[in-house]
Order: sequence, then C-alpha cells, then structure tokens
Amino acid sequence: MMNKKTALISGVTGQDGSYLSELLLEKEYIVIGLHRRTSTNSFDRISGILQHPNFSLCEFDLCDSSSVYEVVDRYKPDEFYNLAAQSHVATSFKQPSLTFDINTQGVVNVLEAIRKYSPNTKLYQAGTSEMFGRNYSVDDKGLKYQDENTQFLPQSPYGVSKLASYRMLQIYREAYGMFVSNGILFNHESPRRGELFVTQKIALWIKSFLRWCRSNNLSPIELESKDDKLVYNNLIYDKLRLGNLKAERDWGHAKDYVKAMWLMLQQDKSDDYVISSDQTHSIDFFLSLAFNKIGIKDYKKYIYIDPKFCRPAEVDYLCGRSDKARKELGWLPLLSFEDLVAEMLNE
Ligand code: NAP
Ligand code: F7E
Repeated sequence: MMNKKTALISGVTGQDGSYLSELLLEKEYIVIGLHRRTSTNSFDRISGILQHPNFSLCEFDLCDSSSVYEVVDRYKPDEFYNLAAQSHVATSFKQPSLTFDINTQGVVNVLEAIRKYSPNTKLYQAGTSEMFGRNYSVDDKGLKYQDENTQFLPQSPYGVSKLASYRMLQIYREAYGMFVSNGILFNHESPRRGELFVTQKIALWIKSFLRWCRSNNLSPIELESKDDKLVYNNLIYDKLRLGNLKAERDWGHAKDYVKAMWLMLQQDKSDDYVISSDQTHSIDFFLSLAFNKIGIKDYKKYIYIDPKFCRPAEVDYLCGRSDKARKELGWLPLLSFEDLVAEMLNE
C-alpha cells in the first residue's frame, strides 16, 4: 500500500485553506492545518473537517520564524501550501509594515525552513493578480489581458509584498533547485469569502436587507431613497455603502482555484501559473446581476457611494489568460460567474 502524502496548509481558517483542506482529504492526504492563535474562535470554515481522522491543527504564526522552522522540521511534509496572508488590499494601505511582515518576510521564513529542514518538500505560494496592478498586455484584436508574460506593476503595499515573495520563490528555485511554484491567482470568491471583500459585502447586505423587508411585510421596491438611507414611513434601513464601482475584476470560484494549486505540485517541475476565468466584469455589473436575481432591475437607489471605501490607488482592470495552466496542468474551471453569484446569494 502507498504511504499517504502529508500536506501542511497555512491559512487553513481562510476561504482557500478550507476548500483546499477538503480537496486534499478527499485525495486521502494527511492534512495539518496551520493556524495562528486568535482571541475568538476562527474555525467556522473548517468546522466540517475538524473531526476528520486525517486532519489535525497545529498552532504557528508565519511571522515567527522559530514556529515556521518547528512545523516544517517536525512534519517534513510532501507539500506545503502557503495560503496565510494579510490578504485585504485596502488594509495593506493602513498596515503596510504588517502586510510586509506576513506576506514577504513570512514567505522567506517558509523558504528558509524548507531549505534547511525539508528540502524535498514542494511549496505552493499564493501569488496574486494584484501584482499586475495597472499593467496589461494587448492582443492583435486590441483586447487587454494579463498572463505570465505581462510585466508586473503593483499599485498597493499588498501587491508589492506579494511580488517580493513571488520573486523570492523564483530565486530559491534557481539557486537551490527547490520545487517551489507560484500561483498568480485572479480574484476568486465563494460563500466562504471574507465579509470585507466586495462580492461578499454585497451578498451579505442583500440577504440581510431581504430578511428585514420580510420581517416588516415590505416589498424592497416600496422604500424611498433619502441620502444614505432607505425609508418607508417610520422604517429606516442603511443603504449598501461602497467605493469605486467602475473597477473590473476577473472573478472565479474558490473551489475551482484550489484544484489548480494542487495540480501545480503534481508536475515534474515547479513553475509559475496564471489562474483565472479569463472573463472580466465591473463591480457595477456584479451589482446589476445580484439585484436582478432578487427582482430589482435598477440597483442604484440601494447604494451609497462612500469615499471611505475608495482606495488611495486603484487597480482598474484585471482580466487573466490562463492558457498555460489549462494546457500544462489540464486545469479547467467548472463554475461560471453566474453560478458564483447565485451561490453567494443562496447560502
Ligand atoms: P483569507 O480568507 O483572508 O485567509 C487568510 C488566512 O491567513 C487566514 O486563515 C488567516 O488566519 C491567515 N493568516 C493571516 N496572517 C497570518 C499569520 N501571521 N500567521 C498565520 N496565519 C495567518 O484569504 P483567501 O482568500 O483564502 O486567500 C488565500 C491566499 O491567496 C492569501 O495568501 C491571499 O493573499 C491569496 N490570494 C487570494 C485571492 C482571492 O481572490 N481570494 C487571489 C489571489 C491570491 P486568521 O483566520 O487567524 O485571520
Ligand atoms: O475589491 C472595489 C475595490 O476587496 C474588488 C483579494 O482577495 O483579489 C482580492 O483583492 C474591487 C476593488 O478585492 C468596495 O476598490 C468598491 O476595485 O473585493 P476586493 P481585491 O482588492 O481585488 C486579489 C486578487 C487578491 O489577491 C486579494 O487578496 O472592488 N470596491 N467598493 C470595494 N472593495 C471592497 N473590499 N469594499 C468596498 O466597499
């Protein structure tokens, strides 16, 4: 009988960590979920696997090199998926140093731990389309896109922190022959998405608004718009406060994207891959689709533009081309943008 593979997953309490854990458990891996101590329980997304016989948790912090060395030395895993990060772009403007400590120094800690204590461990690093920032390539038909050959031009401390770690992986690959692969993942969402990201923020507001309407026997269209409020007689509901609605994003489903992470570590050699749906939509379009699903044709009355949610620097346009991953990894996303919006609203 073949020995089961062991995988360490950092960021296990996050969106991707939870889906990837489930995928690897289905594939009969021994999964060790690495988590940091928090003052309140952060295990909601992994509540369904906490009792799984092949799953266990181990405390560490990516910023604490001794704890990273400790876990790598103790488990000497076949695969290490580094998904832990300060992942919120807007927060990275407010906490740039912390963002660098986690997203850059933290990755160096992982690379050094593997180099010193477990050089045969394969590493997946969670890179991002935010590294492209303002830049894109243009094809013969004049279409704008980003792929592995597009130059990076990050626009946020988050993007720069991830670009530095991306390059560190390439250096460790070349210098030490380590198996280290970067995913360049475009936005991916799900019902498990963090509440502060725009898709989940919209989905949660709509669901809570509908509940409120129902409990007051109101139809959503009966309410009138007054500044940042929706009003009906003495009933008042806060509008959905958002920032820039013009930005365009290439949104996929997290369940599809974690499969690509696994595929990258099953190859003969390590490499870097764009993972994307290859389609782009504006926040404005996401809103139209989501409000349409609940029977509202014009969403504008329900939104209040709050400058607080506009970023000091913005990434206006992201649209990936994932031909390399589709060809070399055999990866194909199965869930459409429409499926994603419907699932986020239904949960
Ligand atoms: P997420 O839901 O925000 O999860 C981030 C995880 O990192 C959480 O489990 C968090 O733990 C953990 N973490 C943060 N700081 C840590 C530290 N110092 N030590 C240990 N753990 C720490 O993010 P996600 O959406 O699943 O994304 C996964 C990875 O992919 C991230 O690296 C992100 O930057 C990258 N990425 C995401 C997307 C996307 O669209 N989702 C696209 C491209 C790249 P707590 O629960 O304790 O906070
Ligand atoms: O913003 C605009 C905002 O925070 C998307 C992370 O997973 O994907 C994610 O980063 C867009 C931006 O995601 C609000 O200005 C408008 O243009 O959902 P987001 P993101 O910044 O694209 C990349 C690939 C990652 O790697 C990151 O880890 O929506 N927007 N109004 C808003 N965004 C938020 N959050 N909140 C608003 O109220």
